[in-house]
Amino acid sequence: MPRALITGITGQDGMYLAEFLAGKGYEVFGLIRGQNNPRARLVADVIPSIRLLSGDLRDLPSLVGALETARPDEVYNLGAISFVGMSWRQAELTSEITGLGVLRMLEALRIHTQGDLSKVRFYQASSSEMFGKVREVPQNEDTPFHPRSPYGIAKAFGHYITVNYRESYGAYACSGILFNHESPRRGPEFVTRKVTRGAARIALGQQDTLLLGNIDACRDWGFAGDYVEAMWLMLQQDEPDDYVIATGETHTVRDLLDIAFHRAGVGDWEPHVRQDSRLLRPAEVDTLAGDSSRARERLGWKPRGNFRDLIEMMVDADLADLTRADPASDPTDREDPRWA
Ligand code: G4F
Repeated sequence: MPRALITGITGQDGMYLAEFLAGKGYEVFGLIRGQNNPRARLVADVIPSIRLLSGDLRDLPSLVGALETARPDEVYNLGAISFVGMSWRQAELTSEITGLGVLRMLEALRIHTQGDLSKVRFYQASSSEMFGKVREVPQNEDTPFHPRSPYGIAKAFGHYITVNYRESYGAYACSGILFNHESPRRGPEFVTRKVTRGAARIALGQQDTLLLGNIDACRDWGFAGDYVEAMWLMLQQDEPDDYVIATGETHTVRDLLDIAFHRAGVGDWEPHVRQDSRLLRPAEVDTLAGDSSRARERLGWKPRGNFRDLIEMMVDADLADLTRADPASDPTDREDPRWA
């Protein structure tokens, strides 16, 4: 039975990946940060076979200990402060976890494997945020980076240190440059879920107005369930490499609003949406579009659904949740302008 260790197990991607690997017969271990982390229960409910380990990307000994217990064949480093908007407010913490955390995990692997880093396969969750102020359209593995946020800069460090350990120590290490990927499990602070949940709440009369930032931003949005399969495929190749994972389709936040409000049965979104300057970012990534030809050719990977299907699925899930007797409590939206 192959064994996998996942950091960031409590996030959207961690849960989809754990389900996917468990379905393939893996023994899956998830690293859980902090004492009494409330999301540990959710993970255990969703993936009953999961083995939970306590550890933190800021703490090297805990990572070495987790590796000793899990004895993984594959490590997926998904743990990060992943919300771009927050990364300006907590730039040091973001650099510490999202950036230096990658180095710590690679060092923990070096200790665990006694220097033979080819023995355990390593996946690093890199991000299209690294392209930032894009130098070309669409972006591929050779497009230069120009990150625009402390998050993007930390991810660029994580990407390069992964490549460096491959080149310096022969690590079997892959960096997956994933474009935005969403699902009903997406946190409510990200724009897709904020819009699908907002549209559902407005349709049900639970809310009247949705406050947003830059609705002209363009993103290449895919389905998270498809993207975790690409992570696994990267680690099944003879040689490690870096791969862009994207749909190649780009939409604006306005397109997202059109589809979500229509699906929720509200119709016109304009009377319900207000732009709030406090939600604009100090430096914006205006547009992203990925070229995933390498992944399509070498991994045989391709996204299954399209943008409309994805957003409609998310609206339907939010409508179903909000009309349940006990809807999931609305986690605090950290972009709510009441947060000064
Ligand atoms: O949903 P977002 O917060 O995602 P963002 O910043 O693109 O980052 C996501 O994708 C990255 C991959 O490229 C990941 F690495 C990262 O961890 C995360 O998953 O914002 C998308 C766009 C931005 O341009 C933002 O300015 O939507 C714009 N936007 C407009 N109004 C808003 C809002 N974003 C949020 N979160 N909230 C708004 O009210």
